[in-house]
Amino acid sequence: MTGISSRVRAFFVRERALPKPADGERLYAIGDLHGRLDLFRALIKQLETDAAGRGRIPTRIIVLGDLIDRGPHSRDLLGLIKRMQLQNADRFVVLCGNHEEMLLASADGNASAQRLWLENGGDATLRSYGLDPAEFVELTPEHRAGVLWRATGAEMLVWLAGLPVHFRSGDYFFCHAGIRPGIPLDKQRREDLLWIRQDFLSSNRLHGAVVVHGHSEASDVEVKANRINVDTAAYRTGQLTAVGLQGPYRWFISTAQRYLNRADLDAALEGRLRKAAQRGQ
Ligand SMILES: [Mn+2]
Repeated sequence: MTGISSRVRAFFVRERALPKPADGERLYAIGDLHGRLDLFRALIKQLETDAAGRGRIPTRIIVLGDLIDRGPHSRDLLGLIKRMQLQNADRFVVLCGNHEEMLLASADGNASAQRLWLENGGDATLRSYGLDPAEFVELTPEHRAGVLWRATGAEMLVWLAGLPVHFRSGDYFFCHAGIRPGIPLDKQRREDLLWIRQDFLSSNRLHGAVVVHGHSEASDVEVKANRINVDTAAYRTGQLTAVGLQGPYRWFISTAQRYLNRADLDAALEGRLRKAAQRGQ
């Protein structure tokens, strides 16, 4: 008996120390989509099922950016996500990724951005709009910009340009790539939030919130004390991943595989212990 109650007491002490999103909400953060409309649709269905099984509580979905490029359905995916966001702006948050940034700079006539974009999967986005990348390359930077404005439409570009680059809920901070360690979360530069890699990935500092991000492909979700990476390279692996967050709990949902990692097992065990204790008292 004393064994159980000391474990339960230890659980409550530990639970207070665990990071939590804002009280009274459940969040799902979805990793880099890169033109995979099929996987996005499948994952959204899985999230709906998951949410229904976890009880009624306001639920927010956060898309962590990089909607376009590489995969085949950038145009349709952009259209769908824009509609979903406009229909439910408070519950469906779309963050800008560096690929959206490259498209915006390309549509602005920036020649080096256009080159970088085409070298990084922008050709797939052009094809999704019925454009020929080989012909596009031959145009002047100004002419390319005009083609992009006509293809995507001003409304889409204005929507993309207005996307936020970070979101905060309780002890969690969401952004596309990561943050610059050592700089307060509210002072981060747009460029770092969209592009940063090694300086962030290799940092063991605690940043004042757990940073939930994508941008840097990993063979599996990465869960560290200071960050969670859900970019499982969906465009080529077929595995699109979301992290679910509610109270002190976190779990992963994927189009290819359901994760059950050590933290999930601990949380499940603690949940059972707590219920047993409540029944016993
Ligand atoms: Mn990226």
